Amino acid sequence: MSILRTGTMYGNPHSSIGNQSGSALIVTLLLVTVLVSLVVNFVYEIHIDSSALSNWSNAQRASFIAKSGQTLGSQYMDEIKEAEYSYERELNLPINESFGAGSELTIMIEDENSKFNINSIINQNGSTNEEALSSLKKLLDYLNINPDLALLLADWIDPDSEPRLPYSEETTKDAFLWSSDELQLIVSISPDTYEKIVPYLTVSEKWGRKININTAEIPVLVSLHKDMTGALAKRIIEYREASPFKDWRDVQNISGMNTIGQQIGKTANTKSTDFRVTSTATVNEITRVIESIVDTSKTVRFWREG
Ligand SMILES: [Ca+2]
Repeated sequence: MSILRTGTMYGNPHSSIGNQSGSALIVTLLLVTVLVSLVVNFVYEIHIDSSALSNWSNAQRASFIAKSGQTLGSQYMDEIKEAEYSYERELNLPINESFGAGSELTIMIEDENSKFNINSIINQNGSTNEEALSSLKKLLDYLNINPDLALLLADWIDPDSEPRLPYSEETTKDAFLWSSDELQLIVSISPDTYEKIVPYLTVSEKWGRKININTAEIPVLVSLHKDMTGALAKRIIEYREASPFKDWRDVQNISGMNTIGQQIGKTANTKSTDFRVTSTATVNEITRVIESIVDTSKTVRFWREG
């Protein structure tokens, strides 16, 4: 309103000098107010921009450090390759390198040969590996999960469309799995069941079913042979805690394991080849995680950044 009025006064040749300077003061004050608010907005925007830039730069640094973590993890592969046998199921790799202020890196190595390879229930030619399928049923049964889930998984993977169970061929992948995460896509597997089974399962197309008896946990050890019980599996664990197996045949030294020990050579071994490497890097509270599955020849079969 006042702007309109002063505007009218400027246009009026009879208006007084006092009125004119009063009007000029109001205009100046308005201009200053507008300028101040512009400057405040500008400073605010610069602050937002620089904070976004700093987050971006922290994220970039975290990403580079997580990648370095993967490289450091692969050094462990060299160690395992040279070793006669391996016996660590999970370990945090010690880190001697410093990545600068506000930065942190952890590297977790997990033995994938301590787990059951789901893909092994189907042969490369698409037929069923009955022995492996029975083993998976035994593993599930030990976890108090309906062993028929193994049949559902077989249908999920095998190339044919002949259901082993009602509806078990509906919306199936009909191909080998790439990652054990894919089990979450199977509607019949509840989140609870998934959480129960996933620690004991892995996915590989490369090896049939080599399980490291130095690192496998009870449900996986039970799957090694039709006559293997939970009690015998516990004996294996007690034995290896005192001295890890250098050779799978050494299980025959355990009482009650003589016959089984002679028959598990196809699936049991004592040196692992495949590992999950999880490197987690944090820079000023921004975290980046890289997960890979890599073997002792340093071939990477799976890579995920998050
Ligand atoms: Ca199928």
